[in-house]
Amino acid sequence: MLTEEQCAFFMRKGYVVLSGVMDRGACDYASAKIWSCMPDHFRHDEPKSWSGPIEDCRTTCELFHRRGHVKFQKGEKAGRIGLDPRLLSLISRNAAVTEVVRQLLGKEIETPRVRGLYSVWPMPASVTLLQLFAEKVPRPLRRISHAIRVPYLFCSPSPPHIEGHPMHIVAVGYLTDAPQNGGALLVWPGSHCDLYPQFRSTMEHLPVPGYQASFDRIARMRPVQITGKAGDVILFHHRLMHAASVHRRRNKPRHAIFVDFSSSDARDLVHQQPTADVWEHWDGLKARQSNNGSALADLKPAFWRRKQFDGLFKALRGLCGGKGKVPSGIYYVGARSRAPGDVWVLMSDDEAGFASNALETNTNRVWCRSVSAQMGSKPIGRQGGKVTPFNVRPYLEAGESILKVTNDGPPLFLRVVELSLPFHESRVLFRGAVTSETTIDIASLRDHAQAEGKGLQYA
Ligand SMILES: O=C(O)CCC(=O)C(=O)O
Repeated sequence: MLTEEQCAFFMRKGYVVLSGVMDRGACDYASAKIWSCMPDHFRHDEPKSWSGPIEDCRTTCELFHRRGHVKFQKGEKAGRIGLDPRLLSLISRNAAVTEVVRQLLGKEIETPRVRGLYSVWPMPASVTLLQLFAEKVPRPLRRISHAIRVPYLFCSPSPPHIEGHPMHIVAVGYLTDAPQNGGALLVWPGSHCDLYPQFRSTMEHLPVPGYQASFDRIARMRPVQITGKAGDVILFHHRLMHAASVHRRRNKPRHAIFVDFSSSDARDLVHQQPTADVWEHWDGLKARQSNNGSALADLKPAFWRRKQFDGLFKALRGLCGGKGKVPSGIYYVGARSRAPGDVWVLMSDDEAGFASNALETNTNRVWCRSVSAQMGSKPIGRQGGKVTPFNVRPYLEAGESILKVTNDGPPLFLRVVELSLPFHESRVLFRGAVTSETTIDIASLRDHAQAEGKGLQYA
């Protein structure tokens, strides 16, 4: 259990570290699982072999283009991580962790959700021109681009964020050591106090208009690295700004397991608007007075995150091979721009994810073919020649409700999802494979679904 000082630390800074609470054997088991998901040419004792395109739950992309961050979540190579007893023993079924979560929340908790196995790989000292620019290598250099190595000097800082999905406490368990500049989690202590009231829901990511300005102000501060040893668990507040760091040590990857905790009344809290009191629903903490000021006041501006440098970083990112990136689809398009009542049109070449009501499946991709979609007479969702997920709510509000999709390639998997709170209970209004042309009336599907009290599912 946490001491008084640790509780006060958590309230002020937004996180607390539980040292050495995970079993080392289970940490090694989980680390080995991450290694087994990496390409065959990755060898433990040869950091030079840690390069090339990596497929994880988001995309397939060169390791250094993704700043060394790799995530394995359910349903892919890592298997059913939420059911693996050894993984569950690390945090979800570890009394040393769950008791502290109960203490902080002061309530019973829902079954914890193992979110994924996340690693941060060292940035390489040098990369080939081929890795950097892929097919965009200048023509005269194309034949030798795999042999020319250039120093890899620049890696832009990771974008800070708060989670897009609802939960109360994030637990990050270090499976390997996380020394300074060796992949330790970055946090902006105190940011939870400023950001918590900036939402329309106590738990879902539904920002109020002033949110972005507060977020940007905090993001320009210098974050703190939470260093630690294999076996340590960090617990942090769900509105704490954080980011994965850039690993500059070149010797070992940092592996971690992420688990989400919520109190058992989370389903109701999703519908409530927050007050200025960040601890209003934390029965274990709300009685304690925390009048020792915001930890944000202790943070210094980060000179490399100054506004004046935004353009420079963008240019450097372009120069450092932004063009060689494999497009990541639109994995994140929905997560932080959702609102209840929105109606999203989603298309994919891939049947995987077709059963889901989520916007952020990693299969929302339409490659190399001619697909078009329109609402009434207006084309929608075209970006760079690809049809992307699209919120058609403004069209519906303007009385335009007929969606027409044409496709001249293999079957295209189309979903129309109406969002409601909690977002994971949003309903699928339409689900179907488009072979040549499909026309649907979204407003009437919505009315029908409302009358029935459920989503319609056309297979
Ligand atoms: O792996 C890390 O250190 C951070 C990852 C993270 O913040 C996230 O994906 O939400």
